[in-house]
Amino acid sequence: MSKEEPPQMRSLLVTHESRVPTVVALLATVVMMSVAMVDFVGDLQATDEFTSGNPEWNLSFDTQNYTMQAVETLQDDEVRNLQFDLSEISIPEGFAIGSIDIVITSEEEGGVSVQCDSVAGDIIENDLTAQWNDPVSNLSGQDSSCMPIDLHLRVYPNYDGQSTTISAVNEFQALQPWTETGWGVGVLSVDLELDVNTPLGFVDPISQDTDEEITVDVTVIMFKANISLIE
Ligand SMILES: [Ca+2]
Ligand SMILES: [Ca+2]
Repeated sequence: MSKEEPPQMRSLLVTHESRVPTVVALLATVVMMSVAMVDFVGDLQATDEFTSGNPEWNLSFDTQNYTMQAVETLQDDEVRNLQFDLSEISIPEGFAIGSIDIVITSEEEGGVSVQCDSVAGDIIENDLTAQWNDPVSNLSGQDSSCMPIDLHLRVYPNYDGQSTTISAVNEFQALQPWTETGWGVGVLSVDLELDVNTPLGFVDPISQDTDEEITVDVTVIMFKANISLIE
């Protein structure tokens, strides 16, 4: 008895008498789904109109800089690590660390012949809370023409210091992206490497080049976001 049950149920669905109600049920389902889809798309359009109807705000940043400097004399082939503890910075009320700029300069001096040494600088990724993988962050540089090396680390998400116009429901929403805490906590670690270049076939009688004085200037940029309604 029970063995014959499945074929019987199948035949119920496809018998001539039951085919019409099945098709009607299917059609009804398709119609209901279409109605739901149109409704959903309508909602999306309404949301879009609502968003573009938000007031426009002018976003700008007050900035304050904190600078640190290290002057180091490196020997040929030396690698030296420098550390700058960001907790030493007293951050003004309402401000946050936005980004860090580093300029590494070396200047060959003395002797009758001057050939610039090769200097490399790297910001070493560590626990410092920052945008390490942001394409704007430039962590490595190298120079052998006595030109400064510029390095950059974006600390606060999307911070570029540029004024812009944004659309938001209210002032609170407009400021929301700029009120995060916890960025710029840690120690900035910078590696310097020196490779001395002495002019070929020439022995400088006054000063044999064996070292280089390298200056590292660190500028920590702190910001405070301002919002004003565009009337
Ligand atoms: Ca040199
Ligand atoms: Ca030198």
